[in-house]
Amino acid sequence: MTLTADRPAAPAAPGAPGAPGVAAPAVHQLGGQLGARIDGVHLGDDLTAEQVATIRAALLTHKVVFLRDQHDLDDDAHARFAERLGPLTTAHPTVNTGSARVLRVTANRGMAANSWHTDVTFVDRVPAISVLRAVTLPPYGGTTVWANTVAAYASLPAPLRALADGLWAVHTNSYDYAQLDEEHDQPDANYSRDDFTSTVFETRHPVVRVHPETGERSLVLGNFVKRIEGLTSAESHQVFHLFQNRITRLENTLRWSWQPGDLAIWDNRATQHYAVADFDEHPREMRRITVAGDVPVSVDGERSVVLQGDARAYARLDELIS
Ligand SMILES: O=C(O)CCC(=O)C(=O)O
Ligand SMILES: [Fe+2]
Repeated sequence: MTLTADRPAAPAAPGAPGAPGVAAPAVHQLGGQLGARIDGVHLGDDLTAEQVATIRAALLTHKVVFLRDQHDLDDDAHARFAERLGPLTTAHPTVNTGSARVLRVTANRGMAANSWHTDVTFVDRVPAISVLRAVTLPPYGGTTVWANTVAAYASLPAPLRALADGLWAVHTNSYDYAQLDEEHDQPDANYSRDDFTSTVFETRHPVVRVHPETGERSLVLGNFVKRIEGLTSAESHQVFHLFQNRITRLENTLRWSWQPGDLAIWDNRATQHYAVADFDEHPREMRRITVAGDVPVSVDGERSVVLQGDARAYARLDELIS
């Protein structure tokens, strides 16, 4: 894998290049397949274009990056930073947790967070980037795990890559939660299944998409998948797990233990993640803002297709291009 240079920031006099606010960020790789911590950046309005470019380059290389000690980020500053990475989506296609841009995730034992997923794959414009901020953390547990869907594809033997290249899957927000595990209908979820599925979305995506920025191929699966097209239900399950198990191999993952002030940024076109629900009844609150993405494109140049639900108001790209 290409490594972003590991450049520890040198101490510098206030106002000089390298002083707080203008320091060259230092990127420290955390895992063999994905993950890096970026030190020496304060996410405020004085963030320079060069610093944003370094963060974006590290994100494309490492797929998920972490910034520590961003204690003064509130919702507005969080949104202003996320906007430096691209136009924002609304908070969620269906769930309203009280803000136009910010999705509050107050419990992870509800809906999809404690299952392997890529965010919001049930719409056509899957978010490009998610930016997640720790607000309240439990005294133990509550880690989050990411997996690299580009590396998972690259590690497939050639016959399986060829199989995946030709497959399409239907993704929905109304999949059969009961089939996954009983944890999914916990009453302490911050939104109910009824909210989550108040509008049903279904979109067909290629199982392999070509990343619009890196050109890398990645597997588009996760727990919003309802079925693989053209297969029986039993075959669909087997083929899904064949590829999904490659994604979630422990060697293909990176686990993050949150501290107050932490911010995680992931490339939602190249990863899946899983919020581990092992913190008993302790409060845990995270806030997520997402950057709008493109419609996925298959290795043959075919674009994802909406089957049900109109999510144009979610990823407001229509406003930008009209
Ligand atoms: O709470 C977390 O750690 C992650 C939740 C999640 O899946 C998300 O924010 O997209
Ligand atoms: Fe998520």
